[in-house]
Amino acid sequence: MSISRVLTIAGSAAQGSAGIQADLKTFQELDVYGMSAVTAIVANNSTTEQGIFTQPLKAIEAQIHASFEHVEPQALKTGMLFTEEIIDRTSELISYYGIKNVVVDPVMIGKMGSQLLQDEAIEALRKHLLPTATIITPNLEEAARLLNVPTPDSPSAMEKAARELYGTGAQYVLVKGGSLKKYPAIDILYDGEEMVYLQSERFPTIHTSGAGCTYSAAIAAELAKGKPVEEAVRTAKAFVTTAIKYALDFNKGIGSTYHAAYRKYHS
Ligand code: PXL
Repeated sequence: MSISRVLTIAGSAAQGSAGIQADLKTFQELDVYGMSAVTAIVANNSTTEQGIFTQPLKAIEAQIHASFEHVEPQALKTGMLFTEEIIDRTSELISYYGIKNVVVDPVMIGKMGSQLLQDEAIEALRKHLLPTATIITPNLEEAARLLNVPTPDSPSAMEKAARELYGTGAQYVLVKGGSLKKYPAIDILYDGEEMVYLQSERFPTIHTSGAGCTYSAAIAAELAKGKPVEEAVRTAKAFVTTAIKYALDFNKGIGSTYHAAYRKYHS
């Protein structure tokens, strides 16, 4: 038998909630075959000084080639890419393989405060990676930094950001309003013509580490299955909302979204 196949090109989050760990858990829950190319190892902890270990470019390329040559994904997502050279090489390989479904999560800062993209790499992200994307999934801060504008603080400001980000060349823009605390969890999906509002209840939890990774991974999983973009985003929104509703608390600060929650509790 055969199932749909997805590749994540992202960082390893040693604590398990975000990055490729979140992606692979999400892929498994949505019944797609998950593969990974690790760009960096993020191991922030209080014992060692340096918590980000970027992988050599050759190692990253080799993993991407292995995924395409041995299996061939039908969708891929990018998460933490960290440097300009990783962004540029990833963009080139996406074009080289001509893969149709590309989800770009323009990860910049982790929930625990880690810097996951170097400041000088933003331009390469905007110019080289975003134009390869089927869909980009910025949160409000990422949207602001990509556009060099103040952080959107209302749904109408989110619409404006979505319109401007569409100009970067992505086919769809999903602006995520999770941090707009006065509102329900509103995300706006824009395809150059229509603004589609996706709204869910806001759950009062701090344990949302991995939410963005999980959301974009779920979109990639559904696209790999051949689902249209809007339907993929709706399923992914339900998946991440349930993962936040039943989030995991380890009694050590910010806990994790719960990747099995959709399977166990969503009806
Ligand atoms: O949540 C964003 C994120 C993405 N990728 C990696 C991370 C984090 C947050 O910690 O560690 C590797």
